[in-house]
Amino acid sequence: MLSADWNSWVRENLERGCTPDSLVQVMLARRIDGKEAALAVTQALAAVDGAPTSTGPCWPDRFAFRSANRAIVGDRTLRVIARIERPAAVLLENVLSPQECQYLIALSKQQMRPSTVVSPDTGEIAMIEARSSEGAWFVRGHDATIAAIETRLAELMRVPVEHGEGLQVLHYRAGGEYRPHYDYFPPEQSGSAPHLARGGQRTASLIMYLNNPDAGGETVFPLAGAAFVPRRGNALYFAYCDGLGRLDSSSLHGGAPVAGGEKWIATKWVRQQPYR
Ligand code: PD2
Ligand code: ZN
Repeated sequence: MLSADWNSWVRENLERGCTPDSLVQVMLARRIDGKEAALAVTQALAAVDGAPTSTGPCWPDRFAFRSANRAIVGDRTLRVIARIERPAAVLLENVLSPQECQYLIALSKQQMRPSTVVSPDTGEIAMIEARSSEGAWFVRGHDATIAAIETRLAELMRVPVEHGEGLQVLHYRAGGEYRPHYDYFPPEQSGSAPHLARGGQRTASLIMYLNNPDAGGETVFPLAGAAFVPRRGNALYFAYCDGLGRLDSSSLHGGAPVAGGEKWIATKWVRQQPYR
């Protein structure tokens, strides 16, 4: 149970206009359990008049997997393996072929760089230990294989190709992880402004698994209590921004430490508007 002090801290800060997301982040940094933090914020929100609505249920308009068991995309049938309601997330099979996975890994090996994150204050790219991986980034339509994959992903995510950021490939060695974070740019952080100016908010992510780690490396949602095991060719799609721009703070997620072998993923993030 969260102490009375923390509960009044949550109430006071919501009344001051702080966003629910930022309060959850502060509590996580103070090592408060994610579920307790989310519960405290949700309960306080219900009691506060005029509080921001960004922790409300958020069904992104383009999320097409609420009840479907499979999706037919181009010439492929993608089976739904698992789904959670909140955040709106679905694990799909057969998004990439084994050959495409191998191709992306081989191409990325030629240009790996240490992975970076966006600094919340300045918006600049920074290296931090929360992301112990290395990555490669490819402009949209980098080559024919990537262009074909991007056409498939646009159909799957129901977002025009032009709204997608370039494909990012990440490699984690044993012990590598990506600590819990949001893929959207928190609007209250000054560092988000330059990113939001270019294509608007991110609305959804697709994490494609390019290999099978021996152990660990799950993609985890600590506030939802969910974990998805990486498996070659599968992809995890989750959405967190609806047509009104409301963000779903339950989409906090991370990459659990790789406990054996290595892990390769490719990520596609999509924006509200065309991204250049
Ligand atoms: O590697 C992952 O599972 C992972 C977890 C959280 C990747 C990302 N986020 C990402 O690419 O944003
Ligand atoms: Zn992420």
